[in-house]
Amino acid sequence: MNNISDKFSLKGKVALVTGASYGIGFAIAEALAEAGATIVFNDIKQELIDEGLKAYKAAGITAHGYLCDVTNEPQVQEMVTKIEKEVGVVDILVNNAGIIKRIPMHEMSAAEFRQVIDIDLNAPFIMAKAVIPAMMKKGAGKIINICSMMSELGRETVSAYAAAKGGLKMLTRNIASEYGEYNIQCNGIGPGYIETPQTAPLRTPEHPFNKFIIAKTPAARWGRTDDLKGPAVFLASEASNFVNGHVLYVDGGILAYIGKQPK
Ligand code: NAP
Ligand code: GCO
Repeated sequence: MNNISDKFSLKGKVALVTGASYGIGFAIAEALAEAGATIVFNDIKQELIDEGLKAYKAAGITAHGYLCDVTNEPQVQEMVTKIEKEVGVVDILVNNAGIIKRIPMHEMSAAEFRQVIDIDLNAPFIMAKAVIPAMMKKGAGKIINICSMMSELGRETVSAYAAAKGGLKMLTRNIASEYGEYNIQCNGIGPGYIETPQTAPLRTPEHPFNKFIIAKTPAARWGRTDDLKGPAVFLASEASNFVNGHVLYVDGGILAYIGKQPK
């Protein structure tokens, strides 16, 4: 029987984190590497891959970077085949790549709505479909979908993003339901409001959203990518082999809290 620290070890595992040149994906990849995994990541621009490889090297991590648009199924299939040849079978998939468009719904074009759905929901399906056959053969696998507060809540201007992240929660539950018998666990991480480039426009000192989020968060602070590292290692490791179809919210308590009463 493994001791408890062995249960959190990722030694000998290959982890693919999408869109992980920086931001949440990079932090999660750092954590998985620290737990022993071999890191593979992709991004949509070569310069981001190059920057990401430099950043991983600076963090003492020998990562493998692949140029791939996660919405493009032939590109994804080709990338996964190359990874299996050059690095090894993907044991852990983290569907992290994502975008947001903050536009009032009545002003949003159908093309803009579709683009968000394509990257934030269709791509996790394409990525999971590409890695699951090898996981089935291996008799084990971990899929972690990066969900959101918007998997549970709506707010003005993020209709496409909320629809995608709500769908991603249910895709997570359905993959768990369909592949649990192959010892494949699929769970979500639902970050709260985290300090990354994606939320930078909301965190300017004068932006009212800044104060709003502090009032809505019991921890009374924005989340940091570091806050996501432990939950990611837990869901990527044997320690969570009987956790399936769950979205672990790492939100400082936002979803539990009505918000601080204005003074
Ligand atoms: P970010 O800073 O915008 O990084 C997103 C990454 O995904 C970037 O590297 C981006 O590359 C990449 N990407 C976008 N479209 C892609 C595509 N088609 N193919 C491959 N890579 C693509 O975002 P983040 O804040 O780190 O968020 C990462 C994930 O966490 C997203 O799914 C986001 O929805 C989710 N999330 C974020 C927060 C938060 O508060 N930050 C909270 C909850 C959930 P480019 O630079 O080329 O676009
Ligand atoms: C927004 C934010 C959020 C965060 C995150 C919260 O505009 O509301 O960007 O959507 O990115 O998803 O969990």
